[in-house]
Amino acid sequence: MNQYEPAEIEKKWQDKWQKTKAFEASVDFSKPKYYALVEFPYPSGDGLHVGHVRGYTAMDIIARKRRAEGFNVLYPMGWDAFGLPAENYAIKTGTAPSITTKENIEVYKKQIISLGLSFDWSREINTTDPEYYKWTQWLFLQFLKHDLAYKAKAVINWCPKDRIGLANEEVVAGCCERCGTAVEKREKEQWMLAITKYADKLDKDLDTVDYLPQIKLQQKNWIGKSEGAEISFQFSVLSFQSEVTVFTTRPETIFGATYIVLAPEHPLLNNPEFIIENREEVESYVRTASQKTDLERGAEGKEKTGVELKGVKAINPATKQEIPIWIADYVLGNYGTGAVMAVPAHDERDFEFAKKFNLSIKQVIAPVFVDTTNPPKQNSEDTIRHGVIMVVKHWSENKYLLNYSPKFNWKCLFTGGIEDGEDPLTAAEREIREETGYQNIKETRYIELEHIDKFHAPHKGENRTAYQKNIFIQLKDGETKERTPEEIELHQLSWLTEAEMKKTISLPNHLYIYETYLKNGQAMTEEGVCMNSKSLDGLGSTEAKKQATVLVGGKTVTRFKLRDWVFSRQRYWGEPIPVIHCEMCGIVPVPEKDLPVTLPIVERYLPTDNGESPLAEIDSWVNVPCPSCNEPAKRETDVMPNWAGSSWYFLRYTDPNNSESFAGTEALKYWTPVDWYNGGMEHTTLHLFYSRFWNKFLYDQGLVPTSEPYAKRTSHGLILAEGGEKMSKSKGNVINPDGIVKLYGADTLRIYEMFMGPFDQPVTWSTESIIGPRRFLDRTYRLGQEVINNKPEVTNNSNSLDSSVHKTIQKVSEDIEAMRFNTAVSTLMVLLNEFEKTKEVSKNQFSVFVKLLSPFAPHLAEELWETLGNTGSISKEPWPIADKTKIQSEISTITIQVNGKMRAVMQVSPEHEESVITERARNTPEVAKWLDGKSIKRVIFVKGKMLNFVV
Ligand code: ANZ
Ligand code: ZN
Repeated sequence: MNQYEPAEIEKKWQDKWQKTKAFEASVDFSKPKYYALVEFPYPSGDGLHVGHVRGYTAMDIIARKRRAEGFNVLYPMGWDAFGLPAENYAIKTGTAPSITTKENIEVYKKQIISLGLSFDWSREINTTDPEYYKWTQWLFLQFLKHDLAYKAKAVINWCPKDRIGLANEEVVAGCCERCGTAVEKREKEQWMLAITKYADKLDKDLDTVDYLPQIKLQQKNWIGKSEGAEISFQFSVLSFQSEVTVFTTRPETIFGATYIVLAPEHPLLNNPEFIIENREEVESYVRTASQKTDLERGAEGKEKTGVELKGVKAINPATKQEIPIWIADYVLGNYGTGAVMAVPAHDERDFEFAKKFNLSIKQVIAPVFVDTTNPPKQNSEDTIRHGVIMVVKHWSENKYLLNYSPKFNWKCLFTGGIEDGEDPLTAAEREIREETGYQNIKETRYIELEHIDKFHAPHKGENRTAYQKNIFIQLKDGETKERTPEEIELHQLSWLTEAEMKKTISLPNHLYIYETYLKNGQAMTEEGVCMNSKSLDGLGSTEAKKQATVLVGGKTVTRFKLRDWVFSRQRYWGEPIPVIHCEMCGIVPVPEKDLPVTLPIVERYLPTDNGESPLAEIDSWVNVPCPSCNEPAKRETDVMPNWAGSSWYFLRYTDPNNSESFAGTEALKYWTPVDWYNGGMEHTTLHLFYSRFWNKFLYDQGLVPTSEPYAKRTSHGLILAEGGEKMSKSKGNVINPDGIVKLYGADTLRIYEMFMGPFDQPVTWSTESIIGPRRFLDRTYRLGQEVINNKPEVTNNSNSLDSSVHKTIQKVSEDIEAMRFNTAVSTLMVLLNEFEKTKEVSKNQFSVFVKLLSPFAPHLAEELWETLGNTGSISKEPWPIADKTKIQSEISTITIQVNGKMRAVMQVSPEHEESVITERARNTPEVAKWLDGKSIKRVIFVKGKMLNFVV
């Protein structure tokens, strides 16, 4: 063969790999193991997608490298085959989902094999195989046994089109994730899994795993852990002996709670004894609120609505003052206690609400600004001052007075101290007259917010804590009085526009005040120091939390946003939930010996009109004797959600044919946890989260050896269609990998997908660019033919080529570990260029190149390996190791300049530090004579190129 023919080569090696079982994990548990995992696909009718190829190829590279490093590698593949598309297709065509699934799997498998992915096919699993779902059902029964599976009436998200209940995660912006129809709320008996019991562990244990930071963050947000307090407020109506409990994360703001807000769903509103004067108005508001989704209600910046409950007040347990009670839909019924104490000074939503309905705003936390140029010193006396800071506005123009103080180089507002007994507003006016000379004032008022400045006053040698009141002053006219020369020197004045002020003010606290003024006040949501809070005054907000909770008899609690997992679907194509309902015995688990409960054949796949599973219509299947009392009983007809099978599939791969248990103890002990799991970002709060929960539960039952299933998790970016849109069937812009494999070869497709861009970023497909990787492989093949014909004596063993080879080993190895596949490929391309230029590549050097290429383009690598005269498979060869001494021996020549003129050249090694090189350069005679007697102002160093002394 004189030309690279991927079609031939690829088929040849795929057959060989299959025949020799090249990638089967061995059951020899004495070797070090490596478990590499990718998400198994749902075999849809569309076939494999180039997006699958990206993730699978990446882990294939890792798996192949690990084998070469001597690990016993498990890199398995299977089918996550329960799910809606097959069922919807069955509804349309009458073809059983089991049949379409089987056909689709065949297509997928052929496609995956054609890509040269090194999966261990002896461990293939299929979640719809009764031998597999027998264990999914068995595992469900373990949850049931430990009270973690229960049936409850739940308000579920209901898709009227798919006629299916959706988990919260399957609702995107109020619509069904699958079909886009607006989701409705329905109440229905559902099976639930108590994932909330594991909320804390799922949160904390993220610290023990190596996941990408954004994956951890998404999971943390999903769990939504908040530490706070529950505080009770009594009502002021004596006839009604009750109280309302709020959940707050900021108990230290209790003195600033100026009203209470109940969610429209709050149970108190349904209590007939709770007398409200305006019940009708309240009920009408509740009805409107019930039609909105939580997302709409909670959205930031949304216009606030609400109704005050008339005829009743609550008593703030800290201030003992009566405060109004409102209902408003920004408080959600299913979070916390469904009631909040509103602290408008420190919570944005409360602030907006209070502004709109004219409720009182009371500041109880002061933000603290620490002067960074003169920070407080340890061991200096602390003194307390009270001061004012003023925003001064022009009498007729929309301009503000800027105070430039040359002495401190401050561009700021005006400030001054309050004298004993003086009113702050009076103090502000006095200071302005003195400092600016302007005399006539139209308006003086507070800017709603106080703060604390902390700094060191050097002339007094003391630390100051200044309580600052912020005040707005508008002048009446331009009349001025002569200022003293000191005042003129201290305060240079200029009138600036809003935008100029914002750009010019150089003190952060002053800028904060100015911006607060522009916004007409804002909530201060940050930490700070308590004020207006009696015994809490002066405490930092964090330290005050506990004390405040105790003060008002509250209790410390932890809350989670996470909800229990709705685990049943009223559909057909899923694992039947293995329980039997008996009138006498209640819910009875199907005995282990009767598992699996297999899916019966049905005539129609549509859910029944009242939303039950189509299984409910098959009397012969539904009616069974109770396993416990033998009286007539009925099977559960709900099936599991499509997330069930994937919640434990990684365990089954370790021992896929075990008929005694879901996986043998020995195999689990050896193989788990998964060492590296790569998959889609879209599964972070779904599959990845659910499977961590299952694994943790099984760990607690002693059924698996580790608490966390995956030691490391990474995600790849999406592949977008040309033009940057998402690929979708409806847009007709989906790229089928088969066409690419046919035209260019699988190795080209693999290299292309790895080369496209950074692995964790979205990349845009470009069929035009595939030719680049193809040419790279063509040239590699050609060079291979030349190298074979090289006579041994003409081979080049020069240091520089050897050094390039070892540098490439180092770089490619590191890049693979960091998933920088694109730069790994380009490094190989650079080495190929160099090989082609020298024309004298040794077989040895070329072999190393082929080994490095082999995880990326495995077929071509095998072929070249064979042409080089080797007999075994390259996949069995050890991974090359970089010889550091060869890399470091590389010496570069740099020019030494003085004021930009070249004065000498110098040989340096890459490991030499800049300081070492500088020292040597200045002592070189040709350079030293130009530096003699001059002072060096600056040294400019460009690594590997030049060093320039500026004198
Ligand atoms: C008083 C307060 C003062 C609050 C303050 C915040 C700032 P996270 O952190 O997300 O858990 N809240 C409590 N229950 C709520 C509900 N059912 N619907 C809407 N909001 C609710 O949020 C906890 C905070 O959100 C709580 O702390 C409460 O407002 C509000 F300066 O209480 B806070
Ligand atoms: Zn019974």
